[in-house]
Order: sequence, then structure tokens, then C-alpha cells
Amino acid sequence: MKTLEKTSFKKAFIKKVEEVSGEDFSESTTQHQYQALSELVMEEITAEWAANNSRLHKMEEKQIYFFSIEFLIGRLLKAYINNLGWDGVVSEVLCELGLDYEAIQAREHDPALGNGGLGRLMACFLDSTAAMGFPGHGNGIRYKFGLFEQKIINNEQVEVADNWLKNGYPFEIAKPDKSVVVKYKGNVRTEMVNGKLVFIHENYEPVLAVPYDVPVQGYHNKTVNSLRLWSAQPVEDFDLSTFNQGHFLKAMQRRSEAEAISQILYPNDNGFEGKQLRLKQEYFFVCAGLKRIVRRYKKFNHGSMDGFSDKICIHINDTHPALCVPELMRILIDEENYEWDKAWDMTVKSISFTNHTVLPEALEKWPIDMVKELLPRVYQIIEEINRRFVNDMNWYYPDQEARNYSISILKDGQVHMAHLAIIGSHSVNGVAELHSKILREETFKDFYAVFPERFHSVTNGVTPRRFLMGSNPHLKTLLNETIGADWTRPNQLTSLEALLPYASDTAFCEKLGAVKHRNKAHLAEYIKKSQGIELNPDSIFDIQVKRIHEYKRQLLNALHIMYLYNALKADPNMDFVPKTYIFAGKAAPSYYYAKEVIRLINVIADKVNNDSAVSDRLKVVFVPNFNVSVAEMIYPAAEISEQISTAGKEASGTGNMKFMMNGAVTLGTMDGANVEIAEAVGMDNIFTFGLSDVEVANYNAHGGYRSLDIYESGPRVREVLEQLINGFFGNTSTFQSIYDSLLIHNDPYFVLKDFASYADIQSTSSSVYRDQKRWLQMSAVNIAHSGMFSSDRSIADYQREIWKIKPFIYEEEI
Ligand code: 26W
Repeated sequence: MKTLEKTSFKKAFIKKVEEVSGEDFSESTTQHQYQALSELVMEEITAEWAANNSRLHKMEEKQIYFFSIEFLIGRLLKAYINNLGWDGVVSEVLCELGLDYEAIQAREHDPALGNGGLGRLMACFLDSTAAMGFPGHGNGIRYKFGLFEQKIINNEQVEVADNWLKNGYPFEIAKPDKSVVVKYKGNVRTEMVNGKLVFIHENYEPVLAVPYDVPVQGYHNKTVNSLRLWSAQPVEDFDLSTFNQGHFLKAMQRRSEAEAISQILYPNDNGFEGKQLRLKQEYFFVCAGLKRIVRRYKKFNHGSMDGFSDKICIHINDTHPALCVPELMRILIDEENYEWDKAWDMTVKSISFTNHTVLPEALEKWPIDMVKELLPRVYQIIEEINRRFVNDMNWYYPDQEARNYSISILKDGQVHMAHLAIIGSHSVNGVAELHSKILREETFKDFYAVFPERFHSVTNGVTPRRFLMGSNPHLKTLLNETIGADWTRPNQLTSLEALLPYASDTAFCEKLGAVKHRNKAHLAEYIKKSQGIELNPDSIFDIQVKRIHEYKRQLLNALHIMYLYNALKADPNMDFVPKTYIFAGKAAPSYYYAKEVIRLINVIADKVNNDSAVSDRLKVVFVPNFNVSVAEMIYPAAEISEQISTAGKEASGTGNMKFMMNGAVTLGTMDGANVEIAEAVGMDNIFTFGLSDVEVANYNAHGGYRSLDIYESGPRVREVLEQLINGFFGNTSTFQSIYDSLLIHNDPYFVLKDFASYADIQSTSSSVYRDQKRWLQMSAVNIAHSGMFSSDRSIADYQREIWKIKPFIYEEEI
């Protein structure tokens, strides 16, 4: 990698700004400066990209392809600059020119091509794969509109369309010459050709898939991988024959039907909605992605698909790309003339599958009639996969009729996508130890009985390059000064353990405290500017940011704030460590209950912040429009990381890891990766509370628990619950549906059941905070043990356990 020379960079930058603006440099706007910097970065990266692509074409190494319906990549300009090792020179030059680097970065529209955890995990994995210098690529959809922008108006969530491409996107390259046709609907005709039955898909509706490639630059190395996002277009720009017959509207309708496929990201996470357009999206990127991969492989292998599964891994991110299974079979059988058994063997060997949720309402099941109509040939193949599978099972386990039925792909008139994914791949994994255990013992227990060797566990991770080095530069500097820079190398984050001896070093802890204070002040400044709310950076910053969902229990946090408020009002002299509660997160637009929780938090914030009797000690903020950029500002400022899901429901969580890396202490249930965080830091350095997953399951096995018992048990909780409906927030602000869910519908997420234990641990955490020395020690221990939560470690686990490729060994490349 070339090092960037300051004077020549300065010259090139000024020249580029003048080129993009057509004006003298002194007249340029931040937008021009952003465009110019982006172009210079792309010029540098694309040169290496070409070299990487030719390396890839030689197929010397096994290639990984991540198929995912979401890639939540975040802003890329700064990430590219840091990965290229340009950060020092760029900041210096911009500073000398009197320009504001942060303002330039902020011109980039944060691409919101994902909902939350699942999409962000893919972005971290792409970053780690490139950092570790091996070929791994993303394959997804180039949505014209990403996840909605969230505004809070009159305390409620209002959704605004996210037109992220309106000013163009400098980090993609359109490759229209690599477009492919995706076929929907029509019918399948069979014919005998040379004694062989062939299947002909006819009368279909074609849609053009146009690829746009985004480079994925490795960290201080020469690797540049690709994220390929597909955009849908009509095959002919205009349906001329229809048009010429005078059917203008019909021609236009065909056009918009094609474009609709990549028009918008579905804003639901963890809730399945059986819409035909969604199924079209799923087949769209699966079909287009596999076509190009197959074409590339055959070109390398002299026109043959033999050996495909030795060179290519297709990794499917949850079940949304599960159609990879029948589609790869279709290609191998209909187009490449393989026999069924050989094709099946190649398919299963190529594909591996990660599950990301155990919530039953999120499991994808498509009506058979819909799949049959939309994808007639693919459906035939699914039917044949299922027929053979059920036959095999009945042969091997003749006395297990019920189980054999329970695991079939086709039942109750539906295609069970998770079953298709497990049957069609050689590996299925959960994303944290506890989650993988629940998959084996509950969700997929009948599959585990049949295919125990297929089950794996790979704990999620997050990229320290974005979520520590990039977003918390002062902490990075402090760590480097204290223990050196080994930890910044790819897959070396466990070197942070060298920090452990400093956890009891007063001088270090004071510096750590100063960094945290500075980050808190920075966040406070942003909130003051954007929301007009004044925060006290000396108060505890207690933060819960993530999608709003009942199982994540933002409600538990909100009810507890009401409880604290009541206590402070009742006893103004109460011994209380000042606290700032910060929330952020989006609710699915159709999820009424989650939107009510957002409204409740905002109503509480209004009440508390405007009550001068408490507002110097208690503050509540809901930061609107949580996205990757807002997240990057929030994590470094956090002291308490709220991870309070009902035990057994959160597959892993990855926000918990980002908080920990930035020195926040987790306050959470023993759920998802919290369990492993607790193991890593020890019980003295985490605040845990609440029912265990087993206790929750036991209650549920007996129809839940009786929530009225809690209501009846004490006046404090009762008061809070009554305030939801008694006009406490003003006569028009009542929360009947929340009240009913807790008391009438028996509190399915155990909010009240865990309330007392949550209130206790909140109070314990405040007591510990009074002892700043102890607190900072906990913070340091958390940072020191965050190494195993790097996505570099996750990728190394996948390499070893699942893709079976040479494990990564770090070698200096700079
Ligand atoms: C069909 C609708 C739908 C959409 C998205 C169903 C399910 C999803 C995702 C699988 C939900 C998701 O994002 N799961 C999260 O994945 C993260 C990465 O593994 C985990 O850290 C989170 O715990 C999990 O909720």
C-alpha cells in the first residue's frame, strides 16, 4: 500500500474540488469537498480493486459469498480513509485548508439498507473478511429507499421516506453489462430431448437485475472485496408492443412492477409478513447472485461446474436467501445436466446457514400457492427435495412418523423456509452459545436429532475498526499510549487484555474517566443542538439503543424511570446519583404496541425534563432516527449498557458488544451474548438481574405467571401502572394497550415479574458509581475483555468450523 504524501494530496484535493465544482477552490461548498474527497478515495481503491478481481478470477482460494437481504453498511468515507491509512494526512490537510472534516463526512447520506442486527452483522463481517485479507463478498439488494427516517412529532414516531440516492452515491459502480434476467410466474412444460426429460419455463415475466458494486477495502492491506447490490429494471425500457397497441398505462404498469422489486426495504425486523413482493425480492437477489457466481466459476473451470463446492461457499444470512437451495439445484439440473444426487451433494456442500432469531412470529412460511404461482420451476424442485427427504426419513426412522412430518419442508399448505435451509445446507449455526443451545433443544430439536453434526455455534462480533478505532479516537489514543498498538491489528483484539494490570492504576483510570467525560460532553452537545435538551455530563449516562420491540423491554426501563420519578417527588431529599436515561430506536411502522412505547418514553421525557423539582437529577432523552452514524456517537458516551431482553428471546445482540468495547458496563439479563460477556468479565464487572431462560420457559410451559400478583404486591409498582391510564401525563395521554398487556394479557414478556430485580440492580449500579475508582476499574476490565467480541474472531470461527478454509494468520502488510 502506498503511503499518502501530504503536499501531493493537498494539490490533488484542491484540483479535484475545482473539477467537481467548476469554481475556484475558495468558492467551494462542503458538498463539493465531500464529492472531491470521495472521488480521490475511490480512485485509489479501484486501482487495487481491479488487481483483486483478477486474483479472484484465478480461484486460488475458496471464495465466500454472503447472501443477505440486508447490508447495513453505514457511512463509508471515513472507514475507507482509515482503512487506507490515510487518516493522519487527510485530517492534517483539511485542517490546514481550514475545512471541517466532520462536516465533510456528514454530507454522506448514511445508507440504511438494513433494519438492525442482522444487516449490521453482515457489514461487520465484510469489514473483517477484508481486514483478514481473504476473498469474501456480499450479495444483496440495492433498495432505492432504505429504512425510513424517524421523526418524533408530538411524541410519536413519524416515518419519512429515505431517498438516499437523491444526490448520487459515490462508492458504487454500476455494471449494466453484467445484468441478468430473473424469471417470474409462467408455466413449466416438459419435453423429451434425446431420451431425457427437460423442463422448459415459458410465458414468464422477465425482470432485469442490474448489479452495482461497492468496494470493501481491507484494513491496511491490499484486499478489496465486493458488495454486489442488485437493482431491478424492466427488461426493455419500454414494453413497446403493449405501448404500440395503445395500452400506455399497461406498459407503464409493467415498468413499475419490475422496479417495485428493489424499491423499498421491508421495515419489519422479527415479524414475518407474507407479501408476494417480499418473496419476489428474495428470489431476485438469490437468482441474480447465483447466476453471476456460476458464470464466473465456469469461466475459470473451462465451462464445467465440477468442483464448484470446493471453491465456493454460499453463506445464507437467515432464511431470506433460502431459495439458494432450490435455485442452485435448478441450475445444476436444468442448465448443467447433473443427475439429482450429484447436484444435491454439490448444493449441500456449498451452502451454510445462520439463524438469527427464535421468535416464532419471525419464522418464514410461504403459502404453497404463492410460491407455485410466482416460481413454478423452483417450486417443483422444492417439492422433489421434500419428497426425497420425507422418503429418506421414513426409511431410516419408520417409527418416528410424527417427527418425520414435523421436519418436512411442505406442511399445512406452507413452505417452511428454515426447514429448507437446514435440509439444504451442511451447517446451521446460532449466533451465541445460549441461542445455539435453544436451537438444538427447542426450535430445531427434531433436526438436531437427525443431523447433530450439522449444528454449530458462532458467537457474533462487531468490527473494532468502526466501533472503537473509528468512533472513539480518544480512547484509541489512550489505549495506544498505554499498551501499544498491537490490538489494532486484524484478529488481534484480544491483545487488549494487556490493559488488565492498568485497571487498578489510578493514573490510567483518571485518563479513562477523562476520555469518557469528553465523549459524554460531545453527545450532550449534539443533543442540545438537535433537540434543545440540556444534559449534565457528570450524571450517569444509562443508554438503551436498539430496535423497539416488546421482547427487548424498553418498557421495563421506562416504567422504572416513572418509579424513580415518583420516588424523587415523594422524597425530594432522597439520596440519588444524578442520572440521564437515553433511548433511541425505530419501531416497525405497523407495530402499534412498539410505537406506543416510543410515545410513552417521549411523554415521560417531557414530564421529567420539565419538572424543575427533579430535572437537575433525572433526565430522559429519546434521540430520533437511530442509525449507524448516530450509534457511532452514542456508544463512546455510554456508562451503562441496557441489555434487558426477556431471557431466551435475544439471539445474541451486538450493541452489547459495541458498548462494552467503549467501556460501558452491561446491565442486563442472562440472555444472548450477555451470558458470554458475563463469562468474559466475571460477575463482578457486570450487573445482571431477572429470570433465566429456563425459568421463563418453565413459566411459559405452565401458561405464564399471574401478573396481577405483582400489581397487588406493593404500592410503588401499582402507582406506576395506574399512572399509565389515570391522566398522570395529561388527559389525552393514556396508555391503555400497555396497561392491558401487562395486567389483562398477563405480561407475556415478564416485565413486571422482573421489575423488582431490575430496580434493585439499577440501585446497586448507582451505589457502585459513587466509587469512581471502582467504576473505572470495571470499565477498564470490560474494554480489556472485549477482544473475543471482535467480528474478526467470529470470521476466524466460521473459517475453521464451517467453511473449512485455512485460518487467518496475521502478517504485517503495511
Ligand atoms: C421476516 C421478517 C424478519 C426480518 C428480520 C425476521 C427476522 C429478521 C432478523 C433475523 C431479525 C434480526 O435482525 N435478528 C437479530 O440478529 C442479530 C445478528 O445475529 C442478533 O444479534 C440479534 O439478537 C437478533 O435479534
